[in-house]
Amino acid sequence: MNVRILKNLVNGVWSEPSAGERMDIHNPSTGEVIADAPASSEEDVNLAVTAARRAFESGDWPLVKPHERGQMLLRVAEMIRENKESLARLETLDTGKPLSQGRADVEAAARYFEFYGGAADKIHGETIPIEPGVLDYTLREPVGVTAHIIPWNYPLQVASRSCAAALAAGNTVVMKPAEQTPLTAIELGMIIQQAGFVEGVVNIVLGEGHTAGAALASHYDINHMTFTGSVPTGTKVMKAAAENIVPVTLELGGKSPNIVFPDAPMDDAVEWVVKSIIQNAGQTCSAGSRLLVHADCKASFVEKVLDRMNHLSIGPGESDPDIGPILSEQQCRRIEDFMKKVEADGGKFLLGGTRAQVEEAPGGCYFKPTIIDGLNPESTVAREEVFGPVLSVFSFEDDEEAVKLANNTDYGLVTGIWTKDVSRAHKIAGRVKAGQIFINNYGAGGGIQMPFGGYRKSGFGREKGLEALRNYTQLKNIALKM
Ligand code: TXE
Repeated sequence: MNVRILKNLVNGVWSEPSAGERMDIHNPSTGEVIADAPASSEEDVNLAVTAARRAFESGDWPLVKPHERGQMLLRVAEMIRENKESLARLETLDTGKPLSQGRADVEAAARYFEFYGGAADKIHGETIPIEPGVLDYTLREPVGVTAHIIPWNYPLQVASRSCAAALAAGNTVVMKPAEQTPLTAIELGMIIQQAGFVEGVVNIVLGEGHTAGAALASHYDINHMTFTGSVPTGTKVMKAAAENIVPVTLELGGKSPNIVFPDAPMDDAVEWVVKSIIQNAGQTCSAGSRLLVHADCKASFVEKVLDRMNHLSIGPGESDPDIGPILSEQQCRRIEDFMKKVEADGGKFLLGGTRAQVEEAPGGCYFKPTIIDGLNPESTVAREEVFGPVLSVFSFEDDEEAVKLANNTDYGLVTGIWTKDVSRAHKIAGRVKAGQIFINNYGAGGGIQMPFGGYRKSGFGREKGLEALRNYTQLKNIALKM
């Protein structure tokens, strides 16, 4: 296996980390080392922020005509599509995700650059009536240097989602990809360079969370911090940013339910209940990790879900199975620790619950698709994010109980509601504490146009859609006495 040697992108130059420290990057499917990446220090983060600051203050990016900024983002989208297959294979190599999911991620990345490229010249303020002789208007200005800490589960998608929005609004970027999955961020950096961006507009610093990540989050000269990851790390990032009065957008995962009524479109419901928990081996912030099913249809519905989950293929991402590997030994142990609590939490396994052995890839960590029934709704496994292909089943008797169960976690990211009774669906949608509700579908095909973000511990601020541009702009009010 060819080991790639990666570098940081700072001020338009591919650079070695200043302290010379490096780290191994593994293929989760096999455990093999696939790359050697900088383990950057605070000094490297300082250099990147300085470069982004210079590019911003010089006007190299914010003063480019908005439609020309948009055209450059559209060029990035085009180049992502031109390299679709190689990017998808790289994403699969780095994350272990099934190849078809890698391809979907690349298309989503292109869509983000396309969507925000189109929006770049439509970010405008308004006029406000005050009194005759006074002209009052607002300007929506870029915030400045934006920092982006990216997770390992959707590296290219999440990097594209926030960076494209920030760039469209005229900001400059410093990105720190997750230490486990830097490959496609580096490719994105190369595409951005080839598309002709001026040096310093986009900077990429590879490194670990507690060093490079912490240095970026606590940097006094950033103007916005976008973070996607865990609640404990999100808390640290928010505290660090607070020291410098830097606004944050946090996307912190969830424990999202699918609520199924007896009059649901059953085939679709079964398909999406399964898809939403096995996608990326359950390592998805919006995974449908809880099934809340009406008592009248519980037995038959769970049987269908079980039948589907019992016939899924598990294997290396490259072979495009239904379920790929878990990112790392550490993440796999985390899932196992949850599984050890299941019995004490009142649950029993209807399926799975242990690692899967994959003969052709003994070096990877794989987890069997798992269904748990009977958990005490107040227990840890019922309420915490497991981040594996693990579905917990609960039943309810009426709408009241369904809503109570749906809201019975600290998270609030996504909810799926499955019923043909539209009034009931809308009533429940109004009462569920979650940032995105899907009725008779789950995800609406990825919908990059839809605002996405959480209630409660799932975070705050919204990514995706035009709404995300609020993160990356600030409003200036100007009043003129004529
Ligand atoms: O996350 P971390 P981990 C959840 C999921 C998973 C758990 C642990 O439940 O099992 O988190 O994963 C950077 N200052 N999600 O430990 O630590 C880190 O380098 C600044 C949900 O990998 O949150 C990486 O780039 N940055 C999730 C990013 O934070 C720091 C996606 C995420 O890592 C830092 C991933 C620090 N002190 C995990 N420490 C989702 N919402 O989709 C780490 N980082």
